[in-house]
Amino acid sequence: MQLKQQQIIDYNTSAKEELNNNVNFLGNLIEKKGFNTREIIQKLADFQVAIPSWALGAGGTRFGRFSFGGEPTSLEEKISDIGLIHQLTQTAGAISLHIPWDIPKDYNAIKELANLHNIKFDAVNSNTFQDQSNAKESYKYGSLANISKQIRDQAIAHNNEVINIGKMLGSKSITIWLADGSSFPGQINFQTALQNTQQSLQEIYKTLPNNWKMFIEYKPYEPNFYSTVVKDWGTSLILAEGCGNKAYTLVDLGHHLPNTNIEQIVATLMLKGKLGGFHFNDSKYGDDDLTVGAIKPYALFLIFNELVYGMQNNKNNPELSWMIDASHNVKDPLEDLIQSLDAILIAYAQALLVDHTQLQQAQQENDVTKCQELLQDAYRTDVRPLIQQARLQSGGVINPIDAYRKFNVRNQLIKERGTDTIATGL
Ligand code: LRH
Ligand code: MN
Repeated sequence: MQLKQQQIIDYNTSAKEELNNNVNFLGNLIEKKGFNTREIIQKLADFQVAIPSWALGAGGTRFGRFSFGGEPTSLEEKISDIGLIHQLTQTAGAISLHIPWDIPKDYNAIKELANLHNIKFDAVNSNTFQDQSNAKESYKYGSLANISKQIRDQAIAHNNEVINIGKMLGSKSITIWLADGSSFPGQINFQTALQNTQQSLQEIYKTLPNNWKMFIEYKPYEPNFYSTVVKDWGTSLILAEGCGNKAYTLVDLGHHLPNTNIEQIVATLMLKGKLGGFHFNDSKYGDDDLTVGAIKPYALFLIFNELVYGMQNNKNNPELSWMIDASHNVKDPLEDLIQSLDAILIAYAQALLVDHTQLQQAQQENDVTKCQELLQDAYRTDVRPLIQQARLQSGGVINPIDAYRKFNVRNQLIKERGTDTIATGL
Protein backbone atom coordinates (compact mmCIF):
# COMPACT_ATOMS: atom_id res chain seq x y z
CA MET A 1 0.00 0.00 0.00
CA GLN A 2 1.45 3.36 -0.98
CA LEU A 3 -0.07 6.81 -0.31
CA LYS A 4 -0.23 9.49 -3.00
CA GLN A 5 1.74 12.61 -2.06
CA GLN A 6 -1.45 14.65 -2.62
CA GLN A 7 -3.20 12.60 0.12
CA ILE A 8 -0.43 13.65 2.52
CA ILE A 9 -0.58 17.31 1.46
CA ASP A 10 -4.37 17.38 1.88
CA TYR A 11 -4.11 15.65 5.25
CA ASN A 12 -1.61 18.23 6.61
CA THR A 13 -3.53 21.29 5.40
CA SER A 14 -5.93 21.46 8.36
CA ALA A 15 -3.15 21.07 10.96
CA LYS A 16 -0.54 23.40 9.47
CA GLU A 17 -1.61 26.72 11.02
CA GLU A 18 -1.78 25.38 14.57
CA LEU A 19 1.61 23.73 14.09
CA ASN A 20 3.09 26.99 12.87
CA ASN A 21 1.87 28.78 16.02
CA ASN A 22 3.27 26.04 18.24
CA VAL A 23 6.66 26.07 16.49
CA ASN A 24 6.88 29.86 16.76
CA PHE A 25 5.93 29.77 20.46
CA LEU A 26 8.43 27.00 21.25
CA GLY A 27 11.03 28.61 18.98
CA ASN A 28 10.88 31.85 20.97
CA LEU A 29 11.23 29.89 24.20
CA ILE A 30 14.33 27.90 23.16
CA GLU A 31 15.99 30.67 21.09
CA LYS A 32 15.94 32.81 24.27
CA LYS A 33 18.06 30.01 25.84
CA GLY A 34 20.54 30.18 22.96
CA PHE A 35 19.34 27.18 20.96
CA ASN A 36 18.85 27.27 17.17
CA THR A 37 15.36 25.97 16.34
CA ARG A 38 16.04 25.48 12.61
CA GLU A 39 19.22 23.49 13.37
CA ILE A 40 17.40 21.21 15.83
CA ILE A 41 14.55 20.61 13.37
CA GLN A 42 17.09 19.69 10.67
CA LYS A 43 18.82 17.21 13.02
CA LEU A 44 15.45 15.59 13.72
CA ALA A 45 14.63 15.41 10.01
CA ASP A 46 18.01 13.78 9.29
CA PHE A 47 17.61 11.18 12.05
CA GLN A 48 16.77 7.82 10.43
CA VAL A 49 15.91 4.62 12.32
CA ALA A 50 16.03 1.12 10.84
CA ILE A 51 12.89 -0.97 11.16
CA PRO A 52 13.39 -4.69 12.02
CA SER A 53 12.08 -7.01 9.31
CA TRP A 54 11.03 -9.39 12.08
CA ALA A 55 8.61 -6.99 13.77
CA LEU A 56 5.99 -6.25 11.09
CA GLY A 57 3.54 -8.92 12.22
CA ALA A 58 2.09 -9.97 15.53
CA GLY A 59 4.66 -11.06 18.09
CA GLY A 60 3.83 -13.68 20.66
CA THR A 61 4.98 -15.53 23.71
CA ARG A 62 4.97 -19.22 24.63
CA PHE A 63 1.50 -18.58 26.00
CA GLY A 64 0.03 -17.39 22.75
CA ARG A 65 0.04 -15.25 19.63
CA PHE A 66 -2.88 -13.14 18.39
CA SER A 67 -2.83 -12.13 14.70
CA PHE A 68 -3.82 -8.65 13.45
CA GLY A 69 -4.81 -9.54 9.90
CA GLY A 70 -3.15 -8.06 6.83
CA GLU A 71 0.30 -9.16 8.03
CA PRO A 72 3.08 -9.21 5.39
CA THR A 73 4.05 -12.71 4.22
CA SER A 74 6.98 -11.76 1.98
CA LEU A 75 10.01 -9.49 2.12
CA GLU A 76 8.39 -7.43 -0.64
CA GLU A 77 5.29 -6.82 1.51
CA LYS A 78 7.51 -6.03 4.54
CA ILE A 79 9.43 -3.41 2.56
CA SER A 80 6.11 -1.98 1.37
CA ASP A 81 4.86 -1.70 4.98
CA ILE A 82 8.08 0.02 6.06
CA GLY A 83 7.68 2.25 3.02
CA LEU A 84 4.28 3.31 4.30
CA ILE A 85 5.67 4.05 7.79
CA HIS A 86 8.42 6.07 6.10
CA GLN A 87 5.91 8.02 3.99
CA LEU A 88 4.05 9.01 7.16
CA THR A 89 7.03 9.66 9.47
CA GLN A 90 10.00 10.31 7.13
CA THR A 91 12.08 8.66 9.90
CA ALA A 92 12.02 4.97 8.89
CA GLY A 93 14.50 5.20 6.03
CA ALA A 94 16.09 1.77 6.57
CA ILE A 95 15.34 -1.92 7.15
CA SER A 96 17.35 -4.41 9.20
CA LEU A 97 17.01 -7.96 7.85
CA HIS A 98 17.13 -11.15 9.88
CA ILE A 99 18.58 -14.18 8.11
CA PRO A 100 17.19 -16.74 7.25
CA TRP A 101 13.75 -15.28 8.12
CA ASP A 102 14.08 -12.74 5.25
CA ILE A 103 16.43 -14.04 2.54
CA PRO A 104 15.73 -12.13 -0.72
CA LYS A 105 14.74 -14.32 -3.68
CA ASP A 106 15.58 -11.67 -6.31
CA TYR A 107 18.26 -9.27 -5.05
CA ASN A 108 17.88 -6.70 -7.83
CA ALA A 109 14.09 -6.62 -7.50
CA ILE A 110 14.38 -6.20 -3.72
CA LYS A 111 16.93 -3.39 -4.08
CA GLU A 112 14.73 -1.64 -6.66
CA LEU A 113 11.68 -1.95 -4.40
CA ALA A 114 13.60 -0.60 -1.40
CA ASN A 115 14.86 2.26 -3.56
CA LEU A 116 11.30 3.01 -4.67
CA HIS A 117 10.39 3.43 -0.99
CA ASN A 118 13.61 5.39 -0.14
CA ILE A 119 14.70 2.60 2.20
CA LYS A 120 18.32 1.60 2.78
CA PHE A 121 19.60 -1.72 4.17
CA ASP A 122 21.01 -1.29 7.69
CA ALA A 123 22.64 -4.13 9.66
CA VAL A 124 21.88 -7.72 8.67
CA ASN A 125 21.28 -10.11 11.59
CA SER A 126 22.52 -13.69 11.78
CA ASN A 127 20.52 -16.42 13.51
CA THR A 128 22.31 -19.23 15.29
CA PHE A 129 19.65 -19.46 18.00
CA GLN A 130 17.31 -21.67 15.93
CA ASP A 131 17.97 -24.85 13.93
CA GLN A 132 17.15 -24.69 10.23
CA SER A 133 15.28 -27.74 8.85
CA ASN A 134 18.16 -28.69 6.53
CA ALA A 135 20.91 -28.06 9.11
CA LYS A 136 23.54 -30.77 9.71
CA GLU A 137 24.34 -29.65 13.29
CA SER A 138 22.05 -28.35 16.09
CA TYR A 139 22.51 -25.17 18.10
CA LYS A 140 20.67 -26.65 21.10
CA TYR A 141 23.79 -26.34 23.21
CA GLY A 142 25.15 -23.23 21.56
CA SER A 143 26.68 -21.99 18.36
CA LEU A 144 29.88 -19.89 18.28
CA ALA A 145 30.58 -20.99 21.89
CA ASN A 146 29.67 -24.64 21.34
CA ILE A 147 32.04 -27.33 22.68
CA SER A 148 31.93 -28.96 19.22
CA LYS A 149 34.18 -27.48 16.49
CA GLN A 150 31.82 -28.82 13.76
CA ILE A 151 28.96 -26.84 15.27
CA ARG A 152 31.09 -23.70 15.71
CA ASP A 153 32.22 -24.00 12.08
CA GLN A 154 28.60 -24.31 10.92
CA ALA A 155 27.72 -21.14 12.85
CA ILE A 156 30.77 -19.29 11.48
CA ALA A 157 29.79 -20.33 7.93
CA HIS A 158 26.26 -19.03 8.51
CA ASN A 159 27.58 -15.62 9.63
CA ASN A 160 29.84 -15.44 6.56
CA GLU A 161 26.80 -16.24 4.40
CA VAL A 162 24.85 -13.44 6.13
CA ILE A 163 27.69 -11.01 5.34
CA ASN A 164 27.53 -12.07 1.66
CA ILE A 165 23.77 -11.48 1.60
CA GLY A 166 24.32 -8.05 3.15
CA LYS A 167 27.01 -7.20 0.62
CA MET A 168 24.61 -7.96 -2.24
CA LEU A 169 22.03 -5.60 -0.71
CA GLY A 170 24.41 -2.74 0.12
CA SER A 171 24.32 -3.26 3.90
CA LYS A 172 27.48 -2.22 5.79
CA SER A 173 27.18 -4.11 9.07
CA ILE A 174 26.27 -7.40 10.71
CA THR A 175 24.67 -7.81 14.14
CA ILE A 176 25.60 -10.98 16.00
CA TRP A 177 23.43 -11.89 18.99
CA LEU A 178 24.14 -15.26 20.60
CA ALA A 179 21.66 -17.18 22.74
CA ASP A 180 24.65 -19.33 23.81
CA GLY A 181 24.87 -20.07 27.52
CA SER A 182 23.57 -22.55 30.10
CA SER A 183 20.46 -23.14 32.16
CA PHE A 184 22.09 -25.02 35.01
CA PRO A 185 25.32 -24.62 37.06
CA GLY A 186 28.03 -26.94 35.77
CA GLN A 187 26.42 -27.30 32.34
CA ILE A 188 29.27 -25.42 30.59
CA ASN A 189 32.84 -24.26 31.32
CA PHE A 190 32.55 -20.46 31.30
CA GLN A 191 36.15 -19.88 30.19
CA THR A 192 36.03 -22.43 27.35
CA ALA A 193 32.73 -20.98 26.11
CA LEU A 194 34.10 -17.43 26.10
CA GLN A 195 37.37 -18.48 24.39
CA ASN A 196 35.41 -20.41 21.73
CA THR A 197 33.20 -17.38 21.15
CA GLN A 198 36.22 -15.06 20.81
CA GLN A 199 37.94 -17.39 18.33
CA SER A 200 34.73 -17.88 16.33
CA LEU A 201 34.11 -14.11 16.15
CA GLN A 202 37.72 -13.59 15.03
CA GLU A 203 37.12 -16.14 12.23
CA ILE A 204 34.01 -14.21 11.10
CA TYR A 205 35.87 -10.89 11.48
CA LYS A 206 38.44 -12.11 8.93
CA THR A 207 35.72 -12.11 6.22
CA LEU A 208 34.30 -8.70 7.20
CA PRO A 209 34.76 -6.20 4.30
CA ASN A 210 36.95 -3.18 5.12
CA ASN A 211 34.10 -0.71 5.20
CA TRP A 212 31.88 -2.94 7.31
CA LYS A 213 31.16 -3.09 11.05
CA MET A 214 30.46 -6.03 13.32
CA PHE A 215 27.98 -5.35 16.14
CA ILE A 216 28.20 -7.71 19.12
CA GLU A 217 24.86 -7.64 20.96
CA TYR A 218 24.81 -8.69 24.64
CA LYS A 219 21.93 -10.00 26.77
CA PRO A 220 21.88 -11.22 30.41
CA TYR A 221 19.44 -14.14 30.01
CA GLU A 222 16.78 -15.89 27.79
CA PRO A 223 16.63 -18.34 26.26
CA ASN A 224 19.25 -19.62 28.71
CA PHE A 225 18.36 -18.96 32.32
CA TYR A 226 21.57 -19.57 34.34
CA SER A 227 24.34 -18.00 32.20
CA THR A 228 24.69 -16.29 28.83
CA VAL A 229 28.17 -16.17 27.26
CA VAL A 230 27.80 -12.58 25.94
CA LYS A 231 25.84 -11.42 29.00
CA ASP A 232 26.77 -7.75 29.40
CA TRP A 233 28.44 -4.73 27.85
CA GLY A 234 31.82 -5.59 29.36
CA THR A 235 31.91 -9.03 27.78
CA SER A 236 30.80 -7.61 24.45
CA LEU A 237 33.52 -4.93 24.68
CA ILE A 238 36.21 -7.55 25.48
CA LEU A 239 35.11 -9.58 22.44
CA ALA A 240 34.97 -6.51 20.18
CA GLU A 241 38.46 -5.42 21.25
CA GLY A 242 39.58 -9.02 20.72
CA CYS A 243 38.39 -8.79 17.10
CA GLY A 244 39.58 -5.37 15.99
CA ASN A 245 38.67 -1.80 15.00
CA LYS A 246 35.61 -2.78 12.98
CA ALA A 247 33.92 -4.58 15.90
CA TYR A 248 31.62 -2.68 18.27
CA THR A 249 29.11 -3.22 21.06
CA LEU A 250 25.39 -3.03 20.29
CA VAL A 251 23.08 -1.89 23.09
CA ASP A 252 19.58 -3.43 23.09
CA LEU A 253 17.71 -1.41 25.75
CA GLY A 254 15.81 -4.53 26.87
CA HIS A 255 18.98 -6.51 27.57
CA HIS A 256 19.72 -5.17 31.05
CA LEU A 257 18.92 -6.40 34.51
CA PRO A 258 16.41 -4.18 36.37
CA ASN A 259 17.66 -0.69 37.34
CA THR A 260 20.84 -0.95 35.28
CA ASN A 261 22.26 2.52 34.55
CA ILE A 262 22.23 2.18 30.74
CA GLU A 263 23.18 5.83 30.11
CA GLN A 264 26.45 5.25 32.00
CA ILE A 265 27.14 2.18 29.81
CA VAL A 266 26.54 4.35 26.74
CA ALA A 267 28.93 7.04 28.04
CA THR A 268 31.62 4.44 28.77
CA LEU A 269 31.34 2.77 25.35
CA MET A 270 31.43 6.13 23.54
CA LEU A 271 34.51 7.19 25.50
CA LYS A 272 36.16 3.93 24.35
CA GLY A 273 34.99 4.58 20.75
CA LYS A 274 33.28 1.17 20.83
CA LEU A 275 29.56 1.99 20.73
CA GLY A 276 28.17 0.65 17.44
CA GLY A 277 24.44 1.15 17.75
CA PHE A 278 21.12 0.50 19.40
CA HIS A 279 18.11 -1.74 19.43
CA PHE A 280 15.49 0.61 20.79
CA ASN A 281 12.51 -0.71 22.78
CA ASP A 282 11.28 -0.46 26.37
CA SER A 283 10.64 -2.90 29.18
CA LYS A 284 9.32 -3.17 32.75
CA TYR A 285 10.83 -6.48 33.78
CA GLY A 286 12.80 -8.49 31.15
CA ASP A 287 13.38 -8.35 27.40
CA ASP A 288 9.76 -7.28 26.97
CA ASP A 289 10.33 -5.57 23.58
CA LEU A 290 7.66 -2.94 24.30
CA THR A 291 7.09 0.39 22.54
CA VAL A 292 10.04 2.77 22.94
CA GLY A 293 9.43 5.30 25.73
CA ALA A 294 6.29 3.50 26.93
CA ILE A 295 7.66 2.56 30.38
CA LYS A 296 10.86 4.58 31.14
CA PRO A 297 10.82 7.78 29.00
CA TYR A 298 13.15 9.67 31.40
CA ALA A 299 15.74 6.87 31.16
CA LEU A 300 15.54 7.13 27.36
CA PHE A 301 16.08 10.90 27.62
CA LEU A 302 19.15 10.35 29.86
CA ILE A 303 20.55 7.91 27.28
CA PHE A 304 20.11 10.48 24.51
CA ASN A 305 21.69 13.10 26.77
CA GLU A 306 24.85 10.92 26.86
CA LEU A 307 24.57 10.30 23.10
CA VAL A 308 24.38 14.02 22.29
CA TYR A 309 27.37 14.70 24.58
CA GLY A 310 29.25 11.75 23.04
CA MET A 311 28.47 12.76 19.44
CA GLN A 312 29.94 16.20 20.25
CA ASN A 313 32.97 15.01 22.27
CA ASN A 314 33.90 11.45 21.25
CA LYS A 315 35.00 11.90 17.64
CA ASN A 316 36.73 8.49 17.91
CA ASN A 317 33.30 6.84 18.08
CA PRO A 318 31.84 6.00 14.68
CA GLU A 319 28.48 7.09 13.33
CA LEU A 320 25.90 5.10 15.24
CA SER A 321 23.36 2.59 13.90
CA TRP A 322 19.86 3.38 15.11
CA MET A 323 17.48 0.40 14.98
CA ILE A 324 14.24 -0.64 16.67
CA ASP A 325 13.89 -4.17 18.04
CA ALA A 326 10.37 -4.72 19.29
CA SER A 327 7.63 -7.33 19.34
CA HIS A 328 3.95 -6.51 19.15
CA ASN A 329 1.65 -8.78 21.18
CA VAL A 330 -1.40 -6.53 21.60
CA LYS A 331 -0.85 -3.45 19.35
CA ASP A 332 -1.03 -3.04 15.58
CA PRO A 333 2.63 -3.54 14.59
CA LEU A 334 2.72 -0.51 12.31
CA GLU A 335 1.11 1.79 14.90
CA ASP A 336 3.54 0.45 17.52
CA LEU A 337 6.54 1.17 15.29
CA ILE A 338 5.23 4.68 14.49
CA GLN A 339 4.89 5.40 18.23
CA SER A 340 8.42 4.11 18.85
CA LEU A 341 9.84 6.41 16.15
CA ASP A 342 8.04 9.34 17.76
CA ALA A 343 9.39 8.50 21.24
CA ILE A 344 12.95 8.24 19.89
CA LEU A 345 12.74 11.67 18.22
CA ILE A 346 11.16 13.21 21.34
CA ALA A 347 14.03 11.93 23.54
CA TYR A 348 16.61 13.15 20.99
CA ALA A 349 14.96 16.60 20.72
CA GLN A 350 14.80 16.97 24.52
CA ALA A 351 18.49 15.99 24.76
CA LEU A 352 19.35 18.64 22.15
CA LEU A 353 17.89 21.20 24.59
CA VAL A 354 20.38 20.42 27.38
CA ASP A 355 22.77 23.35 27.84
CA HIS A 356 26.02 21.41 28.24
CA THR A 357 28.06 24.56 28.91
CA GLN A 358 25.91 25.48 31.91
CA LEU A 359 25.79 21.81 32.95
CA GLN A 360 29.57 21.50 33.02
CA GLN A 361 29.76 24.77 34.96
CA ALA A 362 27.27 23.47 37.53
CA GLN A 363 29.16 20.14 37.70
CA GLN A 364 32.42 22.07 38.29
CA GLU A 365 30.72 23.84 41.21
CA ASN A 366 29.07 20.61 42.50
CA ASP A 367 25.79 22.49 42.23
CA VAL A 368 23.79 19.26 42.20
CA THR A 369 20.38 20.95 42.20
CA LYS A 370 21.33 23.14 39.21
CA CYS A 371 22.57 20.05 37.31
CA GLN A 372 19.23 18.33 37.82
CA GLU A 373 17.28 21.50 36.98
CA LEU A 374 19.14 21.82 33.66
CA LEU A 375 18.35 18.23 32.68
CA GLN A 376 14.74 18.30 33.81
CA ASP A 377 14.08 21.67 32.18
CA ALA A 378 15.01 20.08 28.85
CA TYR A 379 13.06 16.89 29.61
CA ARG A 380 9.97 18.84 30.62
CA THR A 381 9.95 20.84 27.36
CA ASP A 382 7.12 19.76 25.03
CA VAL A 383 9.23 19.28 21.89
CA ARG A 384 6.51 17.65 19.78
CA PRO A 385 6.04 20.72 17.50
CA LEU A 386 9.72 20.40 16.45
CA ILE A 387 9.23 16.76 15.45
CA GLN A 388 5.98 17.54 13.64
CA GLN A 389 7.70 20.39 11.76
CA ALA A 390 10.62 18.08 10.85
CA ARG A 391 8.17 15.52 9.44
CA LEU A 392 6.19 18.19 7.56
CA GLN A 393 9.26 19.72 5.92
CA SER A 394 10.47 16.24 4.95
CA GLY A 395 7.18 15.45 3.19
CA GLY A 396 5.60 13.38 5.96
CA VAL A 397 2.43 13.89 7.99
CA ILE A 398 2.09 16.02 11.10
CA ASN A 399 0.30 13.30 13.16
CA PRO A 400 1.20 9.81 11.83
CA ILE A 401 -1.03 7.70 14.08
CA ASP A 402 -4.05 9.89 13.31
CA ALA A 403 -3.20 9.77 9.59
CA TYR A 404 -2.64 5.98 9.71
CA ARG A 405 -6.20 5.64 11.01
CA LYS A 406 -7.70 8.31 8.73
CA PHE A 407 -6.17 6.50 5.73
CA ASN A 408 -7.69 3.27 7.14
CA VAL A 409 -4.40 1.46 6.51
CA ARG A 410 -4.95 -1.74 8.55
CA ASN A 411 -8.30 -2.47 6.90
CA GLN A 412 -6.77 -1.79 3.49
CA LEU A 413 -4.01 -4.32 4.27
CA ILE A 414 -6.56 -6.88 5.48
CA LYS A 415 -8.56 -6.36 2.25
CA GLU A 416 -5.37 -6.93 0.21
CA ARG A 417 -3.87 -9.80 2.25
CA GLY A 418 -6.68 -11.38 4.25
CA THR A 419 -7.12 -11.85 8.00
CA ASP A 420 -4.96 -14.90 8.64
CA THR A 421 -1.64 -14.09 7.04
CA ILE A 422 1.36 -14.61 9.37
CA ALA A 423 4.63 -12.66 9.06
CA THR A 424 7.98 -14.41 9.67
CA GLY A 425 9.88 -13.17 12.70
CA LEU A 426 9.36 -13.01 16.45
C1 LRH B 1 17.50 -11.06 21.09
C2 LRH B 1 17.26 -9.96 20.08
C3 LRH B 1 18.26 -9.92 18.95
C4 LRH B 1 17.55 -10.46 17.75
C5 LRH B 1 16.30 -10.98 18.28
C6 LRH B 1 15.21 -10.89 17.30
O1 LRH B 1 16.63 -10.92 22.16
O2 LRH B 1 17.17 -8.75 20.73
O3 LRH B 1 18.55 -8.62 18.60
O4 LRH B 1 18.25 -11.27 16.97
O5 LRH B 1 16.03 -10.24 19.44
MN1 MN C 1 17.94 -6.93 19.86
